[in-house]
Amino acid sequence: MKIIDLRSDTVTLPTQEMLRAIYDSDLGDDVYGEDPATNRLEEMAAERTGKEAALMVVSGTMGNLVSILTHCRRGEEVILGNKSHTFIYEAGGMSALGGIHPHTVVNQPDGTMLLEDIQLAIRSDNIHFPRTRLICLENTHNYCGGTVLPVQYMEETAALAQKNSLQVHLDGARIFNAAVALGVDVKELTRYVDSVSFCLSKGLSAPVGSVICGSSNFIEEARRNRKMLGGGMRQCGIIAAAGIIALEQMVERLNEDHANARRLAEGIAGIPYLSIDLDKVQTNIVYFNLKSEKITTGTLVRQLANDGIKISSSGTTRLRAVTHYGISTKDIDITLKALQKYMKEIYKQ
Ligand code: TLP
Repeated sequence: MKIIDLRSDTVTLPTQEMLRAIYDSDLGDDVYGEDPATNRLEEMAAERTGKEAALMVVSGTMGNLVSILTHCRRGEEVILGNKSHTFIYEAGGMSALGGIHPHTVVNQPDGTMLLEDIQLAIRSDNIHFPRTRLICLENTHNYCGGTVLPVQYMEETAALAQKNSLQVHLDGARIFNAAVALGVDVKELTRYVDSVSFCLSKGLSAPVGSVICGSSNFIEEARRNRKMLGGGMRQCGIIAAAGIIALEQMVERLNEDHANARRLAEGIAGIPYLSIDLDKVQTNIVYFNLKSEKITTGTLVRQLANDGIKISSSGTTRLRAVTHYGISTKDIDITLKALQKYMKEIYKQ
């Protein structure tokens, strides 16, 4: 039985081309700056995002942490969304390891923060307050449904930051999904931020890795912070080789994942006792709700798992399914059939 794993795009496996590139990769010690594939990947990533330099890191979490540690000193403050991945799911790294203070602003349902809320969160010069240093954005916004922050919003936030002498970091774990959904070059989204970290190991299917991009000075300092965290890798060309293929071959096809997510969402909209906000399904993430007193999300997740279909429960009524390279249109139709069958069975009893 084929497992249809819709829990996340992090479950993607490397393609044949990636495995071949890993096998063929020339290797060196990256702490000496001598790993050819890593150097090439970093050059490519910088070029793609329109930045001077780049640094490969182990994960999206490390990408955000290293970036924040590089922007801020102890006691300084970061403004970020209350539903951002960095605030909710990164183990409080900025406080635990950097003594950096998170100042949350409400994320709107579309993943943005209101500019007036950001403005209100910026501290005035007063000895009672921490100093505001950084604004963090997330595009696409995971918790808000894989929603896309438009180019104009990125521009307006950057203007606000500049007016207040602040830096902007973008958690662009899925920035290529955002660019593809908007039909723009990724540079149109990254040009407004001082640093961006994006993931190779989500929709782009590489087995490991993320990349931070920014100015040469920023990346030099980030390299030191990565080393401090124990993230200086040696023959990491085996990771970078797959990352190069990810950038070369896996970006354009993200449209297929978006189309499959749309198909899944529209199917769910027609199933009794499930509800979904179709406007929020803009990329490869599909959140939907169970409107039933008879079963819990946990029960539904377990029932689907019996049929080899994996989705995640995200709270008492909310469920998440994420499309990716390992999911075909046929898999979506099988999933919809299974959902329909379970919901019917439950309400027959
Ligand atoms: N997100 C994971 C889980 O941690 C929730 C997922 O399955 O979606 N930024 C964003 C926006 C993310 O969604 C994630 C991972 C990260 C950062 C962290 O990336 P990793 O897992 O590589 O540390």
